[in-house]
Parts: sequence; structure tokens; C-alpha cells
Amino acid sequence: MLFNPKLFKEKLSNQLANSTYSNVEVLQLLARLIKELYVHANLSDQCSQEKQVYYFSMEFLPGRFIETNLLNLDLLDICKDILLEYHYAPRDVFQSELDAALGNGGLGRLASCFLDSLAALNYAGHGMGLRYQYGLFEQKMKDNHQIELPDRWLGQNGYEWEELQSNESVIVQFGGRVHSFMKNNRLTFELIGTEQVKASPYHIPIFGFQNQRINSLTVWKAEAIPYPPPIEFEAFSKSKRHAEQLTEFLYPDDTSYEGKVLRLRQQYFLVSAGIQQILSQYINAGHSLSQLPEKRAMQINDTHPALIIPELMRLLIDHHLLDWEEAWKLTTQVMSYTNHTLMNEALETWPVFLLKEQLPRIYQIIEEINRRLCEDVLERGLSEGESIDDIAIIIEEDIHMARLATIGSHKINGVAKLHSSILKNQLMKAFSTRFPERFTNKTNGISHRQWLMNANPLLSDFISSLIGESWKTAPHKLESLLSYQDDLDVLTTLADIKTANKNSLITKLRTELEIDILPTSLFDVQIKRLHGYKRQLLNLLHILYLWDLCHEKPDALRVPRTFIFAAKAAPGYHYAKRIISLIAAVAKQINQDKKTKGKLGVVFLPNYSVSQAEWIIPAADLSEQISTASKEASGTGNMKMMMNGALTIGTRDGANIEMAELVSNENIFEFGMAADEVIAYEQNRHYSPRDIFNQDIRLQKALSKLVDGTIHGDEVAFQDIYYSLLYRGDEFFLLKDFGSYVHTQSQAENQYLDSQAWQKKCLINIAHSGYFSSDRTIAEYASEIWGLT
Ligand code: AZC
Repeated sequence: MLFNPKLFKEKLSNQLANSTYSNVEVLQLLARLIKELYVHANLSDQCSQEKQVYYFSMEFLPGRFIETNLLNLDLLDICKDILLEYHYAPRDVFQSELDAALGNGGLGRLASCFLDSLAALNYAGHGMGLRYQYGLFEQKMKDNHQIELPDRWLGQNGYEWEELQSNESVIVQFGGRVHSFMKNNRLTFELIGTEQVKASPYHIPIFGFQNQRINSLTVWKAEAIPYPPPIEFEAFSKSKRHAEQLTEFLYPDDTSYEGKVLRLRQQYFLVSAGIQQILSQYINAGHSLSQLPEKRAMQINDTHPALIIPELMRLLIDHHLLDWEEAWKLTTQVMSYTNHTLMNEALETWPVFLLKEQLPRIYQIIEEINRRLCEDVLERGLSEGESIDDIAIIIEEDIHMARLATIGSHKINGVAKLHSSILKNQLMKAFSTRFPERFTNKTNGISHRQWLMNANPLLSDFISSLIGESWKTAPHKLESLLSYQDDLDVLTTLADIKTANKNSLITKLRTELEIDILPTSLFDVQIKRLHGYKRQLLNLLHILYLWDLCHEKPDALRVPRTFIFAAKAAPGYHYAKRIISLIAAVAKQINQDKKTKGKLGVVFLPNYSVSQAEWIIPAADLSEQISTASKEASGTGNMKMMMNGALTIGTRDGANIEMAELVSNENIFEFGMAADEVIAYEQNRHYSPRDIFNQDIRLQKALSKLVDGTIHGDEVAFQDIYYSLLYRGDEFFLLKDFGSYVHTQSQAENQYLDSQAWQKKCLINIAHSGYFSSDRTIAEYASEIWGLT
């Protein structure tokens, strides 16, 4: 193995000594050196015999790689020293890297934490994704409205970390028709007259934490296949455009679903390119197909890549001449599927006609999978009250992707205990009663290297000074911190670290965004995608209530507070965009109110991103995890803030429940309805938000501000929000949970007044956060799903 820090040091110093560079140029130099000295030098090690896992995902959200890579290669300190020696500020150099934002939110960020942990645990586990030319849109705020601009993350000179592997390009086919004929006594299928698109892989190295492992994230780019001469320019440019469109934009939505042809084509493009490459490397390495499940595993990250199931069937049957039964056995043994949401609008279905037109052979295979499934189920008999429509993959004219993913996988998991149980006992009941052994839970996790060691070096170093370094590779050892829970010096230092992180955030906001926040206030943070179920609006109603309270009783608020929001809304999700406008408008007015100045502040930070989160999270005191119970599959921001010593105010939803189990109820602020109550209301209990409104003067005062002209701005939008709560059913039970939320918020305020008691709770949270390292999650996937040793 050739990892050689000395050579890195020498080369970097030589280069920096010889000329002057801009920060971006230094960054590019670092990336080039790392690729040259580490990746290229170690390529030969990659063709190993160990089992390989491929994580197929339409989204990855790594953010910046520079610090992660330097940390993992144990070069971070060396590199900082050299940069300082040549008068470069390490932070400025690192921050000149643009975030790779090839994802929308939690699902994509999870995928990136998983790649980090796979390498850290020394598994051969790789990502397969798309190389969108434009990542998640850049959010600008104009007159309190979200404006979406294209995210040009590739920069002018391309992306520092990628390397095109043109010899591994493959062809992906769309459209055409299926020609079937007899050959050697076998019914054979062939696609003819298809549109062919070239898929080119770009490899991004993923380094293990100081363990010499290099995995990769492969992102595929779509290109037109050059026409043979003579080139008809017009026809070629049209087909070029059509092909390149495939990887132009990340679909900017993570929960709702629109039947976009382009999205379907993107999904197929990813899985077809990925699996073709995997199979051809597998066969070239001399392995036999019958051993595929022993040597390869593939994870389907939500249903977006579920077409990999019929695509692998197609390749095995049409190209490798396996019969159906053999191919199906191999496919199901290789595949496993993770569900990330139960929201109805996010459960993908594709119209039959679209598949027939775009992917005719894939459609035939899905039809056959469905026929066999239904026949088998009917033969064994339906249970009472059950219909074949509870199981069929194709119902009327729609293909249900979660069902396809479930029937084609040997393991199906949810991402937190509650979510997995609802998945198993409700949404997928017809499957889990027939295949109980397939259903499992894998509670999410986050990379403690990125979210604690990199994002919060002060805290990370302090932890090491108390309990040594072993927690870095065994994060459950953070539990040793518990022995310091009554140590006053330790608790004071924890408070000082929080203050220092708050000050860094304040300075950054002041210099970069000209936003001023109260340094001595409690930082109350809600950062995540904007969605009705995540209930940013409930947070806002509490703010409006406090605003009133401050006016009525100037001393009522004993702790000054700054509410920090950051969130992008899907461009087509108008309600979410209205809520953003409302938050921004309220922020503006509260911040200008002389009567509440010094007590209440509200900030909406534009353009939420991974690197922005790395600044905010270490500075958070209170972590808002207030989704309607049963709606948030897991949440991962909750874990990041817990690990950085923030206390959670949250509903009994997703992973919050497991956090509470670990730290016990007195170290977390729980409120609101539990999941079964919410579900009971949704199914049959009567809910009247107006009755609650009529009985709660605080709600009346807060909500009336939306319609009585108090809040200036888009009055029509604010009215719409008001009506949605009072007259359109309050789908996410904000009014129902409001009283309990306000009460719990005031308990949190009381606790904050006692700094020592608060810090003790923070320490207990940090100590238990090791469970939420993605290393633990990946170890579970590895042994229970992927069969890795
Ligand atoms: C998210 C879930 O909403 C979130 O609760 C979970 O923590 C995260 O996945 C990772 O599992 N889902 C998405 O981002 N998107 C979709 C389509 O589910």
C-alpha cells in the first residue's frame, strides 16, 4: 500500500513555494495531489476478491470533500500547517470548494454518510448515482420569496474530485420494440429500433478513515453517440440535446411525485448503466453468474432505482441466457430495498403506457413478475378482507414501484423502529404476512467524522481530552462521557465551546449575509426541507405567540431567543413556498420591532446546504424535530444536533423515539400526539381545528396576524395558510399539538435558565449519540442484509 504523507508534504510545499495561487487554485492543487498520490497509485488494489456492495441512489449529498478526504487520509493537520506556512488560510481554501448538491435532503445526505461509513469500516461498498449538470437549485430570497437559480456546482474547470473513466462507458437503450423469436430451441428477446444513449462514468474516490481503503462513488453522465459520417447536423444536434437532457437536472423534489417522462428515463439510465458495468466487470474477473449473490449486493435507495430489478432480469435472461427461475433467484438474492417515506404522494407509481413506450422489454418483465406473483398469491389464497389489489404490482394502468421493489428483494427495511413497524404492519402488510423474514429495521445514522470531528473541532478535541481518541473509530465509546455529567469544570467548558461556536456563526452571518443575531440568546434551530408535515409553521405560530407575549408582559420571556430557519421548498410546492414567505416576513418585522429587540430574533438563512449545516449545527442549543407523529420516517438532523450537544424538542416520531429511549425522557423535550393517535384521527376520529381555535385565545391572536394586516407581504399567501389550517382540515394537526408545544417550549426555557443542569443534559445527549453513528447502521446492513464479513 502506497499511502505516503511525506510525498504529499513535499509536493505540496514545492508547488506552493514556486508560485502564488488563488484559494480555488490551491484547492484544485490539493485535489490533484490526492488523486495522483493516493487514487492512481492504488488502483491495482481495487480488483479484490471481497464481496462488493453497490448503493444505487438517485441522490447523493456529500457537500464538500476536501476536509473529509484530508481527515480520512490523516493529512488534515499536515495540510493546514503547510498552508499556513505559505500564508494561505486553510478555512478559506477549504471553503472555496463548491458543495456537490446532487440530492434534495435526508435521503441523499444519508447515502453520503453511508459511503463514508462503508469505507471507514473497510467494506468494499460503492455508490452509483447520476452526474447532474445542475444540482439542487440555488435559493435566493427576493422580497421574501424563494427564487430558484440553477446550481452550477461543476464550476468552470469541472469538478476537482472526479475522474472520467471513458473505457467503461456503456450504452443505454430507450424505446424501440421487442422482437421475439426462437433460437436454439429457446424463446429469445431482442430490442430493435431503440434510441441509444452513451453513459460515461465519473469516479469520485471515497477514502476510509485512516485505514487505506479507497471506494468510489460513480456518477453517470449521458451523452449522445456520435453519428457515423456523413453527419446530418440538425438530426444530430436534436438527438444530442435529447440525450444530454438525461443528466442535466436533479429532479427538485423529494416527496411529491409528478409523472415526468424525463424522471423515468433518468431512473432507468442510472440502473441500466450501473448494472451493465457491474456485470461486465464481474464476468471479466472470471466469476460465474451462479455466484453473483455471494460476491455482489445491491441496495435500492427508495424506489427511484427499483427498475434495477427488471433490468437485471433482462440482462440475465436476454444476454446471459439464464431461464426465468434462475434469473429471479439470483436477482432477489442480490437486491435489497430501503423505504424512506410513507407519505402517499411519494409512493411512486408509473403509468403502464409510459413504460410500454419508453422501456418495452422492461415492461414485459414487470408484467411477468406481476403475473407470477398474483397467480401464486391466488393459489395459496387471500386472507379475509384482503383483495389481490393489496398485492398486485400493476393495478389498472399503474405500476406500483414499492411493491416491485419489495417482491424483487430479499430484505426490505425502514429507517427507524416506528417507521419500519408502520411499513410492515400497514403499508406492506400483504407482503409482510407472506414474507415476514424479509422485513427488518435499520435505524439511520450520520457520519460522526463529518458531523462532529470536522464540523465541530472544538468539541471533538475536548471529548478526546476527556476520554481519549478511541471514540473516533468506536463511537459508542462516547458513553464514557457519562462519568463527567456532574463535573462542573467539564460542564462549564461545554458551555464555553457552545458559546465559541455561536460566535463563529454570528461572525459568519454578519460578514457574509449582513445578518445580526443576539449573541447571548438561546439558538433555537429548525433546518431541513420545507414540508407541511415537518411543521415549520407550528414553530412560527409559537414565535407569533411569544411576540404577543413580549408585548403584553415585557418580562415574560426570561431567556432571549433567536429562531434560526433554513429550508428549501420544492419549486412546484406552492404551499411550502408560502410558508417560507411568511417566515421571512415575520422575521423582518420582529427584527425591526424595538419593543422586542434583545429578546426575540428570527432568521431565515437562504440557500440551505450541507456546508451551511456544518456551521449552524455546532451552534444550536435547541433542535426542532416537530413533525406530525408517524410522518417523519427517521430524521437525521435530529441526530446531528444531538451529537453536537443541542437538546431536542420533538414529537414521538421517527428516530426521536429512539433518542428518547437512550437519553431517557428528562433529557429530551417531547410533546404532542403519538403516532397511533394521529393515525386514528386520519382513519376515523373526528378532528375539528376550529373547535381548538375557538377555545384557545393564544391561537386566535397568533393566527389572526396572518389575516389582519399585521404581517406585511404577500397577504393572499398568508390568508391561504390561515384557511388551510382553519377551513381545509389542518392536515398535519398543528392546532391540535399547539398547546402541548407551547407548554413544552416554556419548560425548555425554564431549564435553560439553569446553565449547569442544561449542560448536563447536553452531555448526556452527546454521550448517547454514538448509537446514531452511521458506522453502527452500516455494520447492521453489512451483517444482516449484505452478508459482508
Ligand atoms: C427522508 C425522510 O423524510 C427522513 O425522515 C429520513 O431521515 C431520510 O429520508 C433518510 O432516511 N426522505 C427523503 O429525503 N425522500 C424521500 C423520497 O423519502
